Amino acid sequence: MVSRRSFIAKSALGVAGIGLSNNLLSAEMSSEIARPVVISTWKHGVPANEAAWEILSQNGYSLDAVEAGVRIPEADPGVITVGFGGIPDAEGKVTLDACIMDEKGDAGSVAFLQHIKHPISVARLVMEKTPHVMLTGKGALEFALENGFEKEKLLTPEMRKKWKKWKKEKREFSPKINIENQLEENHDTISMLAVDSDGRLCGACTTSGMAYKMHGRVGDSPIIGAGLFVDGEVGGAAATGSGELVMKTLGSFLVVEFMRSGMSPKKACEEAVKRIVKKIPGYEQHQIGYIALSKSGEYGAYALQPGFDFAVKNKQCSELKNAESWLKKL
Ligand code: SD4
Repeated sequence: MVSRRSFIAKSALGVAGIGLSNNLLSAEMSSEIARPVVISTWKHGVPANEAAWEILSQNGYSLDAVEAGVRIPEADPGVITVGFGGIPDAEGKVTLDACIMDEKGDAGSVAFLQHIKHPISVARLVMEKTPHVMLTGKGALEFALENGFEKEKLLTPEMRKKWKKWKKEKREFSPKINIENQLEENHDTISMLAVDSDGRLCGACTTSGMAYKMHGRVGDSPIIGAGLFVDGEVGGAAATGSGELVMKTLGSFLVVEFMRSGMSPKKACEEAVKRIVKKIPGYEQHQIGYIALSKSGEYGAYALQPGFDFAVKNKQCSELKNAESWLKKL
């Protein structure tokens, strides 16, 4: 139990960091008003947030909310970026990465998982049923099957056609900036963060990864600290975009550490993007988007390139917002 005094003290610290107000009472009230909140990446975050909200609005657990939320795009073949119907790798195989993390710091992850429609739920089971954090490939598949998941065909006829065309044209692997927004080949991860009415903050991240990636390639999305990180006492962060850049800077962990030092969620995301700009040559060829959520319910996002959308839902709003970016529109 958090005592009233320590709650107010924590709120005061949070408020000092985000620079909103130094009034202790209003800090306490604003926390109560702001929660629950769910935030997720891209346009497919809107229906995902709705599913999460069904749980959050009934005072449910944010871990259940983020899992239920990201299962929506995982099951939707219209979202060709996540789960069933995802764009395959260079060998025509749909290989999935996902992770989940709770407010206590527990985490579960699967990488290079094939044939399972809901990798996020397998990741949750890894967290809850094993002494490990991450299972990959064949081992992850066997674990899923042992736990009642069904083996399914994830490559849809449409995606098979697309892959055949790509192969015929012998196109090189090349990440496209904001490909997520192009109807033709919309491609990206759903990352979701939620804080429930009890202040429990959890996150989930799931993807089919970069289109036509090398067989065996694993991105940032299942890597705790890269694609997702949660510290239940501070906040959470999650990423989308070119995973290699996020991995090299341990982006989500970095965002949470910036928040710990007092930055607002948006400023923390901006600083993590600036780290990529500073450290990684050729960053201009990539898109990176970060979302972040504090324990008190303050949220923010920032991207490397223009065009990154994120979805937010709380009691006051249900919106798709456009994030500010480091590189500006021409
Ligand atoms: C990855 N960040 O696998 C993920 C998703 C992605 O364009 O491909 N984004 O790198």
